Amino acid sequence: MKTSFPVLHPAEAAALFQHSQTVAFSGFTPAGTAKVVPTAIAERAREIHAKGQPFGIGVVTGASTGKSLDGALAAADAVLFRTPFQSDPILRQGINEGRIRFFDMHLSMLPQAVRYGFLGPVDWAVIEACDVTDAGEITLTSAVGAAPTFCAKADKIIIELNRFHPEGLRGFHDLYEPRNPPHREPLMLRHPGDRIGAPVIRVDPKKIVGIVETNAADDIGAFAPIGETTARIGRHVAEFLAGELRRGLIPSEFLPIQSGVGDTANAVLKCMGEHPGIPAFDMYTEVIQDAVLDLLKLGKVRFASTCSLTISNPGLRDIYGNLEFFRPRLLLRPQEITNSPEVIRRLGIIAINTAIEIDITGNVNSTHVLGRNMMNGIGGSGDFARNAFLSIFTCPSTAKGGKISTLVPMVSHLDSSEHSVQIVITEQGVADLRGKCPADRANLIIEHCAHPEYRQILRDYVALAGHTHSPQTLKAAFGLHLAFAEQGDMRLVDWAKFK
Ligand code: 0RQ
Repeated sequence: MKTSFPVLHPAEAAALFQHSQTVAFSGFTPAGTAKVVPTAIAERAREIHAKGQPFGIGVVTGASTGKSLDGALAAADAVLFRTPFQSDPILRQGINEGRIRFFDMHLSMLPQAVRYGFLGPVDWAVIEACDVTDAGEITLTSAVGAAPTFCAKADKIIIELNRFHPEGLRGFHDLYEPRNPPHREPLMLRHPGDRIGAPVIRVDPKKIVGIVETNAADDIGAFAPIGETTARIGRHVAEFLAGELRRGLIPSEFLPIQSGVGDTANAVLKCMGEHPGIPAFDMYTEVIQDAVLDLLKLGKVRFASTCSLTISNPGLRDIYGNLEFFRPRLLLRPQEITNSPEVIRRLGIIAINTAIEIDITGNVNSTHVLGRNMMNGIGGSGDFARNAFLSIFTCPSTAKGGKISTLVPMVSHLDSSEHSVQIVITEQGVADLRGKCPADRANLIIEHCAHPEYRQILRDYVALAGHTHSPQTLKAAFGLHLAFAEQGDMRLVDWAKFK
């Protein structure tokens, strides 16, 4: 739609940002992420640094972003502070070298933290839109993230009007902003498809400083073909859920599914779709990937409520070419609603997330490699795991060609505790931890999930711990991690040293 807001060149927009300001960008994963303005800010940072002056901004987003935001700004050394989640290799390096301050947050909590003022003032919101009107109505694109909160809290707004996304996306979003306590109301969602909000963000048009026009696709790569390990994990998940249905532990109409991001999550959904023992189901999740698109077309997924369409370019073109098919089947919500503990508990979500490592009593590390280096962040995994009807964590049983066992005596960092983890699944099998004491959990995890090369090593650790409520011994709890750090292979652990 034609508007009377000034149209800015990306460099003109970038010139408006001052050193040490906090900038909130739209997007959740590379989907819906502002693209040309952050790249122009990175360019401006390089020019200012070349003159020997400091320039950096605090970057707040919905979740991770793409190369044009996190990658470009981190490469230009222009990120002072970052929250709540990231997955960019250059940014990750800056965080792990201690140059960039990163605050890892539950994604459901980011919008309220911004509203409560816990993260300080927000100077700017940069929002990708497919449409904006003179009245201040903004139609978002392929994700919602925390854009409504950013628009409400920011002093000034720049719109990236991205023509790649059709104006016909109006109606795909359901935008609801809770009030702050003590005035917060219940979220009246009883079904994944219920609507409680507005199709557009409404802002005071005086806050919109200008529009930057672009036509850029989301920076989402194609998925790797499903490998044997991933396929086995997927088949175990599908078989386990079909078994639960047969036993009557999942109701016959099935329950909505949440699934994380990445190749494993994509494979799990594909396997669920192919399993004859699993009926058509709904998704209530924060991210949908290409596998869900295929299942929507097959009718195996009836409805998908999500915060973002983290879908490859051809997949997104498929949706945009068939908007009327997808309109009654897809809904985009703010992360505060997709990841709401209240709604997750009420709808009875089956949550499927991926771990970096899991210990023998069921504690999960989703974020830190060897307890020190940040991978991506907790994302939404904690929101879902803690409140789900069934909380499943998956991972391959080994990493780095077998030199690392992902099943360890004690996690080197804790994200989801044993109290929030019910089912552990690797390519080796399934450990059902419900109602089990720590010693029984250890036995199930070692015998069903650990790689055969590590089973005796883990049994020996349990023997070392002796008879106790939780089979742990502080002296040796990080023995596998130390063996990897010192000798490059966890299999070289020598428990005799810890006796
Ligand atoms: O490293 O790429 O250098 O080989 O970690 O591991 O097996 O490719 O797994 O891509 O599914 O990511 C937990 C990171 C898994 C992700 C995590 C190394 C391994 C590899 C990646 P290389 P894989 P995935 C919804 C929910 C938290 C957020 C979340 C994640 C790399 O799923 O970020 O769940 N989850 N959000 O070699 C050392 C170990 C390791 C290890 C794996 N034990 N030690 N390295 N790796 N295990 C989405 C959102 O919230 C937006």
